[in-house]
Amino acid sequence: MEGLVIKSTGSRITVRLDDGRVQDCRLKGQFRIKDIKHTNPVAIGDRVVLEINVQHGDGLITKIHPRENYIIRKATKLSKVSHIIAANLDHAYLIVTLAEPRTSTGFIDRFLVTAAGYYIPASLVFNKTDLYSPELRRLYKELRDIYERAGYPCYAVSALKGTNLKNLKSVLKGKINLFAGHSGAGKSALINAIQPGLDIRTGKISGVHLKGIHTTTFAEMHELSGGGFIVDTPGIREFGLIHFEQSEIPRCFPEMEKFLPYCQYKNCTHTHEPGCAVKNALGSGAVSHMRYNSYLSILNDS
Ligand SMILES: Nc1nc2c(ncn2[C@@H]2O[C@H](COP(=O)(O)OP(=O)(O)O)[C@@H](O)[C@H]2O)c(=O)[nH]1
Ligand SMILES: [Mg+2]
Ligand SMILES: [Zn+2]
Repeated sequence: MEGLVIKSTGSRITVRLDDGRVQDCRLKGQFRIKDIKHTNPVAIGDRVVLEINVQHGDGLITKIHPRENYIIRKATKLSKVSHIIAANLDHAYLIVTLAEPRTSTGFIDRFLVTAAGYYIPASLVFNKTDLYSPELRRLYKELRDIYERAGYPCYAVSALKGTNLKNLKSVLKGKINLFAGHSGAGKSALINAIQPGLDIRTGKISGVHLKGIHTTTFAEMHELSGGGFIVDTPGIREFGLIHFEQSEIPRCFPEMEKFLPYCQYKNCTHTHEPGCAVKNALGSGAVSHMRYNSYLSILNDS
């Protein structure tokens, strides 16, 4: 029998069988011994093979299919052991707010680079549009223009009012979707609006609660009635803890990527070199100054 891991909190694993039934499972002992790099050998999003004991009704996971991708969290940057947050993600959505609180473009760009580093396509969801003043609406249009030109689809929604959810709902269908964003951006409220009936806790209390037990909370997977899943991550900080080689960063800026073959020097860092195709494209609309500055700052930090 085969299925999808939808919950994995330490020793308890829940698998959604392909016929829709849900099965509590254990993991065959061999996986714990073989996998020394990860604190959890099986993660939500994993596709697994299992056997069900006819007497007890217990499930035993006997095989984990190879992962298309996965995102990890490390206790510290230097830790050798990591925790797999989720696997086999089809798409990552960053829930962004321009008010209450404001998500910085530096943060957005770091997220997008990290998603690219994990080979996960990404989009931006601007939430809380019900709070936008004319000035914030102008800011949104400016940002949407920059990010859509760079190759990232943008959605503007209000989880609170339930507005403009149609397009977002349709792209989520049938996929495993990651929702990330600062605490308070409205991830849980948005999932509730997309899939009524889930009744996920929202608001200040859960925010404070999550900060305290940040490292011990697990990502949760919510099934959509039209098919597909949303993975709600408790915090975003861990998402940034991937280590990049400097030479890998340019390919994580899709709008820069197409210029890379035309730089005069093969090992161009796109900072100071003559004949740099990326710098030549700066300000032409193809590569925005804002995104290029984020590139410099990420390069500097890695
Ligand atoms: N005005 C407004 N408030 C929202 C919206 N979405 C969420 N909120 C509020 O923002 C706060 C944080 O929401 P929550 O879903 O818990 O954020 P999370 O930490 O990202 O899961 C709550 O008080 C929500 O009621 C929205 O579209 N408009
Ligand atoms: Mg939440
Ligand atoms: Zn260059």
